[in-house]
Amino acid sequence: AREITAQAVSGLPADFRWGVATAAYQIEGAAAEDGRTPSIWDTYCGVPGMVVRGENGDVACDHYHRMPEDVALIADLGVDTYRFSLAWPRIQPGGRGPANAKGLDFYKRLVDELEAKGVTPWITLYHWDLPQELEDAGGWPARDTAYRFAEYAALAYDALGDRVKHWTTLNEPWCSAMLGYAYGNQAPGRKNFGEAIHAVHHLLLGHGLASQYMREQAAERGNALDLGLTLNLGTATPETQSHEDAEACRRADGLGARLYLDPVVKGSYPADIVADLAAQGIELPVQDGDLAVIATPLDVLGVNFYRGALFSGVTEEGATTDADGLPVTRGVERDLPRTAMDWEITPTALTDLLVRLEKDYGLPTVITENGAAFDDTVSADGEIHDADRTTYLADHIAAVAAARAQGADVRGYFAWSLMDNFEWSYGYDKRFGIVRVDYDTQERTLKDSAKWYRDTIHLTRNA
Ligand code: GBH
Repeated sequence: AREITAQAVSGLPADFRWGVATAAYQIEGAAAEDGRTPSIWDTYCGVPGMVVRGENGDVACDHYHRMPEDVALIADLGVDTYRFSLAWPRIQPGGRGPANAKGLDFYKRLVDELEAKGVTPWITLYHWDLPQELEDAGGWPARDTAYRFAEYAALAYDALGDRVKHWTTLNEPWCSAMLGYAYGNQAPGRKNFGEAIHAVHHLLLGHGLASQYMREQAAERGNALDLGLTLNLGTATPETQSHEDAEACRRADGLGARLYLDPVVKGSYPADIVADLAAQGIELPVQDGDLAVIATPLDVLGVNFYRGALFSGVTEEGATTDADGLPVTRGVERDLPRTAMDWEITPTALTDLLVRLEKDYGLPTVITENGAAFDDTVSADGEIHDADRTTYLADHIAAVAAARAQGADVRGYFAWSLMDNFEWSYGYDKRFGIVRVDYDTQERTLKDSAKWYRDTIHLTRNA
């Protein structure tokens, strides 16, 4: 493990930011306490067949009641930063009206604990838990939701902005829009591509409105602000040199990455994707002034990286169009090692991605999530020898170092996740934690990967 450490961190500077990440609904539990109202995830979990074994976040890791111990655990790992999300339905139950003091109080106490232990808080405002009432009023496909989000962001920033410097507006808007409204395999489970495209624009508008507010307020109050947006990004590699495969990659990258990055960084939607959508009779619902709001300057781009993928523009049968007459964009499986999610393990794609982001967008980046689920076993001695996860982390951290060596301005890395938690539609049996959670006793146990991570951080600090 020592060797793997030295190799992984070689070239990372002493001020490189090291963290662990979580999200509210995945860990907090206490779903009906202190005024919290249901989010789209509470509702979705109640629909039979949507989540493995019908599991939900009612209890999860019971973090809401165990927060001080969990912060002690975080501090013990030696990380300097903790990335967590605020639950909108705790802070503003129902998605409208004044702040709920009890909801805010939990996060104030969390920030107190982190400060007391010398750990920097990094807040994500929205990690998928839209108040159900706002979904009932149309959800993200409705423009009003963007304004509601900005109002919620203002309540949160007013309460915590004087103490917290790092703010991420949205976690993975692609997932909120596409998985939530087009594919339906995440909450709220709707299946309409046109609506999902409307959701994209309103998520980005909400991001921009919230960003404007935080920028103005930070300037007025003299607060330091590190403002970001986190996207799930990968790479799209053509299977062959054919025109069809190049086109498939253009579309995959366009809908997965450029549709978000271009408006946010450059103030315009990618023309090729706008044209593809128009050919399907779909239009982004842009109004005058929206793009200027969406392009409010950012300090950092958060990158959640899980894998790079290979694409083909033809079906296995050789067709170039699908049942709807649309050009084929097909992910091609490769003979590579995989995680328990069945995701291919592709660390060098992370280097390629970071170098490309530097070249095309030029923003400083932080890896706000990277990690893997594996089928952990607890040994007779009670230890979890998750060498596969350690290797995964080491290879990806080394990929970050390689990107830096090629000029990419990557400033930090957060392991996903601090601890095993509610893995959305997969329920509790996909374990992404570097800390194990026993869901019967709520006992937390450091896996070998957590100990390795602690050693690794220590080594860069003292390099
Ligand atoms: C993150 O989403 C979430 O932010 C986090 O809450 C979650 O627990 C974590 O990942 C682990 O799932 O083409 O087969 O590679 C990541 C969501 C995962 C969406 C990869 C796109 C592509 C599937 N992304 N997925 S595949």
